[in-house]
Amino acid sequence: MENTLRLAVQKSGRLSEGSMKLIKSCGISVSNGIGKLKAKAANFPVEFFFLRDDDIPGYVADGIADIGIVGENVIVEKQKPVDTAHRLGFSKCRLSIAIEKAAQYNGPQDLQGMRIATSYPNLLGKFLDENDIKAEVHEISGSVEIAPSIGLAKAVCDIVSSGSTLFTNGLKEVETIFNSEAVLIANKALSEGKKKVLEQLLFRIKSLQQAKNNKYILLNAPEKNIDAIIEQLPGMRSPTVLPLAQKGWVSVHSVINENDFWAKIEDLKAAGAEGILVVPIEKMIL
Ligand code: PRT
Ligand code: ZN
Repeated sequence: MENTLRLAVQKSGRLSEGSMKLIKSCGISVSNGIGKLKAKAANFPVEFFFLRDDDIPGYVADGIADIGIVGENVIVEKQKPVDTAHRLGFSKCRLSIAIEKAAQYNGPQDLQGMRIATSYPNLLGKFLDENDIKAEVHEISGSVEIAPSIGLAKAVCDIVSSGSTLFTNGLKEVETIFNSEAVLIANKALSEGKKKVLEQLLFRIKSLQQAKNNKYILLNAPEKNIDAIIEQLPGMRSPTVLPLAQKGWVSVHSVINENDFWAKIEDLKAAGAEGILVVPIEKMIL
């Protein structure tokens, strides 16, 4: 029991679905009923705390929770002492500066002396310092995009994903100052027992991520060309080669990185490969 990891996840918002989907894909079952603040997993030593995302770095830094899933933008902004254990690849977004559509922009110097509304004063302040710009940072906690239209600020610095919020508010993105995605954070002083459980969880997460980037490939090829085929498909250790019922032909099974597939397909075909199947992999352990 004492090694049960207390995991802080966002109660409801843009991180919630991705966080719970990841946990479930790791084979961990939990029922997170609406309104629940805590839940225990049935088959893995983890207990969930459902919180506002802004509170997660502090809870993990203070050891109220052991680990948490939160946007990297929030971690960097809050400057709490936590370890980033792993990048999770979902809830991707960027923190950008935007100004009115009609305004001229030739570079960061154009922000000199401007009033900029944001919920990210630290990240924005760092960007301004690095570019030697003196601007007035006006911190607000929400609805940042309406600041220029109500005369509160000339520019905004806010999270952007599709860009449609900026567009519908008559703004244009002029600088991206930070790229973010969901990350798994951990308390800096986890006990050895909890570290072991975290390693098990990370092992499962990494197996899923590996699997996502790779595909299982099956093809038929003339046996005489097998060397050329194997050269294209080194696989995990080496590909599986099985004889077909038709003499002189073999079936080759291997694993291929999704990004390499289209680059290699011409060479495979040139080596006589046919009947090529590419199928998703659910989990992959190297
Ligand atoms: O209630 P709680 O405090 O927990 O949630 P919240 O409202 O503070 O956060 P939430 O759920 O909006 O976002 C949680 C995290 O999701 C953020 O910290 C980011 O890491 C990530 N994320 C990904 C986003 C977006 N995409 C996003 N599009 N966070 C916010 N937005 C907002 C943005 O602020 C702007 O209002 O969406 C609008 C822009 O979206 P587009 O698609 O129009 O560009
Ligand atoms: Zn929040």
